[in-house]
Amino acid sequence: MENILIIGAGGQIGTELTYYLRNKYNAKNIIASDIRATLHSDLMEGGPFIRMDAMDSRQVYQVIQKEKIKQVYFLAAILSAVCEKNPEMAWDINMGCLNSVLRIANELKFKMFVPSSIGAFGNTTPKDKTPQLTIQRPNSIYGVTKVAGELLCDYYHEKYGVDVRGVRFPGIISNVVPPGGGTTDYAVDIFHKAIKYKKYTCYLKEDTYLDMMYMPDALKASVNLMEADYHTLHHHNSYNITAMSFTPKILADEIKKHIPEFTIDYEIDPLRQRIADSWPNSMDDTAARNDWNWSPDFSLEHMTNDMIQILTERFNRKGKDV
Ligand code: AKB
Repeated sequence: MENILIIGAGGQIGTELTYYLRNKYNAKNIIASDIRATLHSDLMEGGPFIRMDAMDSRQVYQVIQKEKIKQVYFLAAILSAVCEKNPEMAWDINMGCLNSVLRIANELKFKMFVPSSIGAFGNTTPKDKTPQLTIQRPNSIYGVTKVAGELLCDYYHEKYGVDVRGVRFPGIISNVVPPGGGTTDYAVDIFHKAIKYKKYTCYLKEDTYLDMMYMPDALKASVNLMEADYHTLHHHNSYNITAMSFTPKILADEIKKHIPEFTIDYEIDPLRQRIADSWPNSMDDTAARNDWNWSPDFSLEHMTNDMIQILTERFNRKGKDV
């Protein structure tokens, strides 16, 4: 069994990906790393954990060499709304770390997973059934780092043969770790508020369509792509993947089927609305379906049902924090 390193294991995707990989493989081969010294206790106790600053390329090199790492899931990144407030930090983290880990991948020869996002598209991209290959002129710094990251991964693959793979994630909905400052975060927050207070104030307009996906599908996609036969991959990086596309109103109506007294109102945040308006309504994920058999398990109805059941049980047990 190869040793696998997760960089950014304390984040929304990193936490659950670490659990998923430790369940799927031998936990002692799955090394979680994060700049934070303390994370979820399960994460730190369920297998090896290394406190590592992804910006410190020497430390990253040493860890990868010492632990004989053969696969890296690179999840150290800042999300769209936070990026916009500090573009310089966005560039340094989203691009600087990626650049140095790709360089190390070329030298020490390991396989990488690098996620991109719907944020890699912009106002001039076709909005519906957004193709795999299309116009990418994003107007947020997050989007700029995502497109540049996609191109950099392509470059390392084509020029040096680094086996770097990735998907364009839509908004990810989960019930373990909250997302940290993205444009799509409302689709997680709404569940918590619906269960606790039976009402939610949304920062996006009621008719804003965005692609979304439930966490189990995001984990499945990441690992299936990493396990796919190299020769079937026509794109390698930046595969469009999606599971559902909805607006805040559609999601609220779905939640009302479970919590009839739930109400939603709107107080628009211009920053996040501007970003959301520039992203696709729904992506075409045919290339992922054809090349590595991608298909999601969770629809809007199925995801909503699962989220409400899990969070309600947790709320009833704990009383406050869901
Ligand atoms: C964000 O909203 O910034 C992320 C993303 C879609 O990349 N969830």
